[in-house]
Amino acid sequence: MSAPMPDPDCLFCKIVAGDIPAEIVHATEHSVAFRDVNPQAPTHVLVVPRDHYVNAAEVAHWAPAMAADLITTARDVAEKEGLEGGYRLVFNTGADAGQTVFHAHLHVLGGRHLQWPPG
Ligand code: D5M
Repeated sequence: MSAPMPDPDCLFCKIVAGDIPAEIVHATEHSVAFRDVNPQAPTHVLVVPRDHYVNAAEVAHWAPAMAADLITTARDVAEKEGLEGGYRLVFNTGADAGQTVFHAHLHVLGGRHLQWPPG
């Protein structure tokens, strides 16, 4: 596992830096939460670390406190969005899982009944 390297071309780094617009719903010292541009549920928010890591496993390996921050931030987003009935947290990891943006991000999905298993 290689050490994290900043990526000047990374879309989510640009959103974190404010260079690309996004609808930010929550932020902490370590993470930023913004609405997914292609929502799959009434609430679909992405929680991303401010620092560049390619996936969740790299976050957990290099910055375990950051991994915890992503999950507690997701909980705070769910509370703000009124998802009392439940919500789903997803880290797509790798192309076979559907990961398309290689800056770690935690999907927060809710606001409707979610099917299981996912497709
Ligand atoms: O999820 C990547 C997610 O990122 C996907 O659901 C679309 C979303 N996305 C892509 N570009 C943007 C911008 N500019 N703003 C907000 N959301 C965006 P993955 O798990 O990698 O498939």
